[in-house]
Amino acid sequence: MQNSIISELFDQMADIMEILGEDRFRISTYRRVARIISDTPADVETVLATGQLAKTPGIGKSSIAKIEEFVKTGKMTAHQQWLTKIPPTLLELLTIPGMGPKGVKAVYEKLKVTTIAELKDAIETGSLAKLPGFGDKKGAAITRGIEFLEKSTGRIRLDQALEAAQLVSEHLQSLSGIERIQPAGSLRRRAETIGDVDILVCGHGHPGRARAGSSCYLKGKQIIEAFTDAGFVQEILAAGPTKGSAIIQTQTIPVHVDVRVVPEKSFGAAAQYFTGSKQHNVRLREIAVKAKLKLNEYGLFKADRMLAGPIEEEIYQKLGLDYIDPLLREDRGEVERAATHSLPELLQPGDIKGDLHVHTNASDGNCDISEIARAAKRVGYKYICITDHSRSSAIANGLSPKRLARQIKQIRKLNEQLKGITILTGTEVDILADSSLDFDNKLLADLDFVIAAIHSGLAGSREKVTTRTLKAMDNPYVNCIAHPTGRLIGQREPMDIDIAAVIKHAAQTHTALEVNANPWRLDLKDTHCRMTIEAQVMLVIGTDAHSTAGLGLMPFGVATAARGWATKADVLNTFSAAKIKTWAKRKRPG
Ligand code: DGT
Ligand code: CA
Ligand code: CA
Repeated sequence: MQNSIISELFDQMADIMEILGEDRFRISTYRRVARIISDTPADVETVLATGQLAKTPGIGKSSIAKIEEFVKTGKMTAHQQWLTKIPPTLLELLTIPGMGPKGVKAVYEKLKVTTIAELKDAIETGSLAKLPGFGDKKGAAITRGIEFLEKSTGRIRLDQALEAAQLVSEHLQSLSGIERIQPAGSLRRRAETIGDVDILVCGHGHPGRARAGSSCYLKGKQIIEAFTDAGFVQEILAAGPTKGSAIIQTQTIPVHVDVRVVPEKSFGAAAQYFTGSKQHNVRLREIAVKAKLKLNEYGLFKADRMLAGPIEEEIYQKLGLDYIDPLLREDRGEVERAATHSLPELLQPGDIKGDLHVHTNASDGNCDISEIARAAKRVGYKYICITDHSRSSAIANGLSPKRLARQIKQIRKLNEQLKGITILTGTEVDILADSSLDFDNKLLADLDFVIAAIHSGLAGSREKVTTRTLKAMDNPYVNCIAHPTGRLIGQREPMDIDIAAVIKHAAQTHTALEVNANPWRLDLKDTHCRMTIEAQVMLVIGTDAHSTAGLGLMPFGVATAARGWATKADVLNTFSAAKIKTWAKRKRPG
């Protein structure tokens, strides 16, 4: 899959063009190509070969030529040419949250700043503050951005960690003699960011049982070597008889992966131990010690007798606890609840009946309503709600009231034709700077489900962004606030929003809050989900899909909600379409 690399090259060209002040139209064309490529589920090479890519609206002849060149030669001349037009370190400046291409252009042209260190200097000496548009507030935001960047280096997104785990797992799976492969650590817990990827492996049999040297018996050392010898390994950090650590190259970034070989008789104990979290393990060990038992990665022991080891569930059972789902293992009260047999029955991916946050090519998505509806049906959904952007999101080609009215009619007609899936009418309406909404109530009243979101002024004061959100919830037609904090993991900090006030007001106004399933967002985050559920506010898990492939992001959102202890009853889109409509109407007048 070269899609993400090609997509990144186009995005980077657009960045450079923006820094150089090139034609806006051309820039947005490149961004669009980047988006289409990264959203394409099939390998670019395949869709290129079938001619399908050339037929995709938004991809012109010259883009096709660039993609073709990359697929054939692994190079893109145009990209290399653009790179020579700026100091390469400028691209580093772009990774600072709060610094867009326009900001980079300004500091580069006016202050000759090309590196993060020089930018820090410019802030300290006050020269940045003298630039138009870079007052104290902006300077402080950039300083925070730099701190954020320095703090977050090294931790990666969940989707990136999953990709690395899949690469390694598939490679190990292809060896003969591998019995089990189990991702562990923060990845298995589905934490929002991942430090390193931990993978446990067990070969067939173990010393003393299988005949050493027989074809189906792999020694730990051989398994580790098979890992560190793999083509994707960039740098070996450590390689021993049972553990290997390496930096591997995924499509987009290098990832640190630890592989541990574990004997079968300890596999459950090792899975428990290496899944963590550390704090959760500490609590289990306390319980073991109180019961005069010993717990470690090899098993649970009474003196020298093993009480549990091969099976993870038995570790919990023998400690007098109900089994605790990895998603809950953060020492946030789960151990106490397991002891009193009162853990929540967690939300499962199969509980989700539909997606309430989906874009089409009417705004910035890349397929039409019936395509995405049919894809939703294939996923097994009963309904999907079309929530394109509203007109002030101009870059996203937001809908005018007229276009939305037309879309509503179109959906009603489609619903008569399509079998087995209901399309709900909706919008992702902008919450404007003055807290009003981008559509009037008369139009919103025509929709089945309305989500509202802030897309501009995210750096505003706590009071400002909180008030905007609360006022939006006061509107009787707003059913859900999408991505309530607006963060982009590793790229943009959350808004300085009073989340407790938002949740309280959601309860008072019968408004749901979204868990955006996109691994860049995961917003609300786990702990916020927990607060929301405790306040008896409904969650909505939406993928924010811009393509049919985007529908596949749902499990990230489900895991995040479950990490916040969500059950099926806490999530609106586990309901039927009819029940959702009734739920939405309860807030409306009359
Ligand atoms: P990460 O990689 O920072 O996202 O977080 P984890 O949770 O994957 O942490 P990692 O990779 O350092 O270790 C994997 C698991 O191994 C961790 O969740 C719990 C277990 N573990 C590691 N070190 C210790 C330790 O010193 N004590 C205990 N009880 N468990 C540990
Ligand atoms: Ca880890
Ligand atoms: Ca690790």
